[in-house]
Amino acid sequence: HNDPHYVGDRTTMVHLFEWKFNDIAKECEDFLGPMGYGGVQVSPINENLVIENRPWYERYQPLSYKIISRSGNEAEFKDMVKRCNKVGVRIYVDAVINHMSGNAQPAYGTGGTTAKPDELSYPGVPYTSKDFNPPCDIQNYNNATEVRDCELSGLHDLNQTKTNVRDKIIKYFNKVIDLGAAGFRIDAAKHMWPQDLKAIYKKIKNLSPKNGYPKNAQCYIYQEVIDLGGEGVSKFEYNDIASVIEFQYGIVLGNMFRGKDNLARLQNFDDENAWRLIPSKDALVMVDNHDNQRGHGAGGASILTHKDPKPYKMAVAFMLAHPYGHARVMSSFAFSDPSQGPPANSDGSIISPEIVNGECVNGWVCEHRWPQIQQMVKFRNLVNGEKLENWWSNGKNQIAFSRGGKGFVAFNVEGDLREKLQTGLPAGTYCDVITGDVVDGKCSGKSVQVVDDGTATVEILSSESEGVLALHNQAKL
Ligand code: LAG
Repeated sequence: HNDPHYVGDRTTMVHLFEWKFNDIAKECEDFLGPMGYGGVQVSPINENLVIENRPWYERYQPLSYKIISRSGNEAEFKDMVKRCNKVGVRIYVDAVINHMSGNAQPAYGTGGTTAKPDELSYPGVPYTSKDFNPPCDIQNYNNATEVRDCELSGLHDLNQTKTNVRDKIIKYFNKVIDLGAAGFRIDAAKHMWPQDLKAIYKKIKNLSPKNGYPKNAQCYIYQEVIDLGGEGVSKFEYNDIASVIEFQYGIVLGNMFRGKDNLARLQNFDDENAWRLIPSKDALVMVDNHDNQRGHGAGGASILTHKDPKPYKMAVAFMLAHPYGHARVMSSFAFSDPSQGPPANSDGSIISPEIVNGECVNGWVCEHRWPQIQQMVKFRNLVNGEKLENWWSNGKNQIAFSRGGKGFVAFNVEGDLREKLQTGLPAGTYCDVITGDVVDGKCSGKSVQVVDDGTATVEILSSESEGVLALHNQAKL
């Protein structure tokens, strides 16, 4: 379960947080497909508890496994998957299977289903009190049993050891596979027993060649296991059964590009043992996610988000230039209150992103469309499989490296960088794809001359609006 089954040379997925299916389908056709994105993670698609003022987190409180939410219904989901697959973009579903909702009275869902959470009664699935662990609050994260069997934030905790619970989850997963999706993010995986998850994964159908997947292909599964060390549950209990989201990664990059750590230390960032990282092939990496960009989950003040554009773009560029892990780009809506849901009308329906000159303008941030980020997605596709070479640092906060002879990046977090560096590239004039591109046979941003021995004088001044420079063989004059 560690192959995302991207089409062709694609390498990167984007989380279109809270986007509607119809808008995602259009985004696949207009932008993601043509620009070389490999996939989209969609917000939870199953029926959830409706909460007053519609916070984003209501979607993490399931009432049933019917496909109906503020993102759309089953027919719209199906149409989106088909249209995205057609342009080479896979769909991954955020799967909330650890728990159902917290208490609410009355409790009604996005599809009109009702429940009695305080009695552990969810007729929309159906689940009864027999399907749940007896309620208790998770308090001690050193106690693995408590983390798995008690409730996370008062969310009623399903007992995945029970056959009925397994069967309901498997049925839901298989339906999503039948609709053409390529895989799942497993929400709160840390709060479930690995052996229960393994038993569930075993019964998930293979992806179908009818939906354009290879024969005997298992779906991609990436599990949310927040492990920063020192707790009762370890991420290494999970990476044998499927992929794992590597939460340490975004914390390291956040500290680095905020100037709180020494960038030169990244020289061995592909040494998983040295950094206590999940093996690269099993790791899903990100700079930020929908939780830690607003102070939920783990990471706190280390995490960089769209709210700090210069260091954020540098961190995302590093992630996309560096070979470690499977990369996921975050695409957000703007917020001031951490509970605030996506842009919505007074009836609660989500407002579609409005795109003007390639940018989202009406409350959606659309980091995935920022030119610097979209260029680096293209860079990652181009250098896929090339070795990290020609590492350079000034011993402090300026670094550079190449990916084989196809691409080169340099980063400057401190002072002015003005240096003759080995780029690994063939001689020629290259356009920096961070500040511009090749336009009418010229560079619209910075340009760099690589001479016969592969060296070039690289300049990134602290006064510049971008702290990263990227060259590749498709942006050569
Ligand atoms: C996750 N990973 O393990 C999600 O990434 C994260 O977004 C989910 O929490 C969490 N697991 C449960 O699926 C989010 C919010 C919570 C929120 C929860 C349920 O971070 O703050 O809890 O979704 O909506 C909310 C309130 C709590 C309350 C709870 C139950 O914030 O105070 O106890 O609802 O009513």
